[in-house]
Amino acid sequence: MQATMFDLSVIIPTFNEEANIRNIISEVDDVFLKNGLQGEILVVDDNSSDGTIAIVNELKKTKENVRILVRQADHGLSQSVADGFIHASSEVFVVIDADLSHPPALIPKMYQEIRAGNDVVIGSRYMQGGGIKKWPLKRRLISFGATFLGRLLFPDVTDPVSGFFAIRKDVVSNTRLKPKGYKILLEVLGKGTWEKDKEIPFEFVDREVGSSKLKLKTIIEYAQQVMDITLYSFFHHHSAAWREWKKLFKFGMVGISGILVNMGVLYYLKEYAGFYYLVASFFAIELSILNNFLWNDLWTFRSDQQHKLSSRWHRLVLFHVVSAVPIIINLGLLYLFTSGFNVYYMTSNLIGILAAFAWNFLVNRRVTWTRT
Ligand SMILES: Nc1nc2c(ncn2[C@@H]2O[C@H](COP(=O)(O)OP(=O)(O)OP(=O)(O)O)[C@@H](O)[C@H]2O)c(=O)[nH]1
Ligand SMILES: [Mg+2]
Repeated sequence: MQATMFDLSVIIPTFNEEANIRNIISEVDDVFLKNGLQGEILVVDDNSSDGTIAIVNELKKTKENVRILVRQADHGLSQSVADGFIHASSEVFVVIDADLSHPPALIPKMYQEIRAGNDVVIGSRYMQGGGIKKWPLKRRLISFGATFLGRLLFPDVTDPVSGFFAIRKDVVSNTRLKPKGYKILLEVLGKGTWEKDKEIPFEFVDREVGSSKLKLKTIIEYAQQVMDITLYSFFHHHSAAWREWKKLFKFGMVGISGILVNMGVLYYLKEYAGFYYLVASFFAIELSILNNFLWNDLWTFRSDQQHKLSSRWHRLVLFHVVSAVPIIINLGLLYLFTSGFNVYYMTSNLIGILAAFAWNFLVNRRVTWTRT
C-alpha cells in the first residue's frame, strides 16, 4: 500500500494560485530532496477557475509524489485542509500556504520534532525569532485580535491561528473536525487528541502575487469557532481547551484565597497592630503573593511537569516580578480610592485586587509556568 511509502504529507490548500503553485511545489520538493525525505505533496483545491489545476496536473507527469484533490462542494480553507487530512497517505501531515508566506525550509525541522514525540508542531509568528514582514497596520490588528482570542483558549501557544503547522495523523484521525472558515489549527488544537506541542519561530512574508480572500465574514466565523470550541471543551473533558479552563478555575480559586489572606492581614495589622494602612497593605500583599504562589505551584500548574524554569525558587522570584505590576495596580487604586475619593479602605482594596487578577493569570501562565 501507498500508506507506508511516504515519511510525511505536505498539504497545500489552494484557491486560484496559478501564480504561486509551481514555485511552492518545486520549493517543497527541493526541500524533500536535500533532506532525504520521502514526501508527498497533496494539493487540495477548491475548483479554482484559473490555471492552478492544469499546472498541478502538468507537474504530476514528472513528479510522482504530487497529487491533487479537486473539491466541488463545501468551499472553504479549513474544510479543504480537513479533507487533506483524510486523503493524505502518510502518518505525518504538514500544512503550508501556497503563496510562499511560509518557508518550506522549516519542514524538515517540523518533521523531526514530530518524530521526537511532539503531537503538534506550530510555525509561530509571535514567539521570539518569529515575525511578520510587510503587513499593513489593519492586517496586523486583525491578526493580533484573532491571536488574542485564540490564546484565551490556549494561553501556552503563542500562535494558535498559524496556517503553518505539522501534526501526527493520530491527532485528528479519531476526531470529527467540523471546521468552518479559516482557522483550522485552532480546530485541531480544540478538538484533536494531543498532549505535547512545540513551536518553531518563522518570519511570515506577505504574498507578492495573487489575491487575498480575507473578508468580514471570516472574522465573524472565527468568533463563532472560538465559541464552538469553548462549548465543545465543556462536554469533552479530555480536550486541551478544557484543561486550560480547569487551570483558569483553579487560578481563580487560589486568587480568592489570596484575597482573603490580603484582606484579613490588612484588617488585622491596621485594626489590632496599629499599622498605617499602606504599610499594613504591603505585608498583606506579600503574604497573599506567597499564598498564591504556593497553591499555584503545587496545585494549579502541577500537571505541567516540565516547566521551563526548573527551580521553584526561580519561579517564586519571577512570580514576584510579574506580581510587581499588580502590586502597583493594587496599591495605586487603594490609595486613589481611599485618599482621593474617600472610599472605605476595604472597598478600595477589593477594587485594586480585582483589577490585578486578569493581568496576573495571563502573564504568569505565559511567563512563570510556561512549559519547555
Ligand atoms: N482550498 C482552498 N484554499 C484556500 C481557500 N481560501 C484560501 N485558500 C488557500 O489557503 C492559503 C492561505 O490563503 P490566503 O488567501 O493566502 O490567506 P492569508 O494568508 O490569510 O491572506 P493573504 O496572504 O493576504 O491573501 C493559500 O494557499 C490559499 O490559496 C479556499 O476557500 N479553499
Ligand atoms: Mg497568504
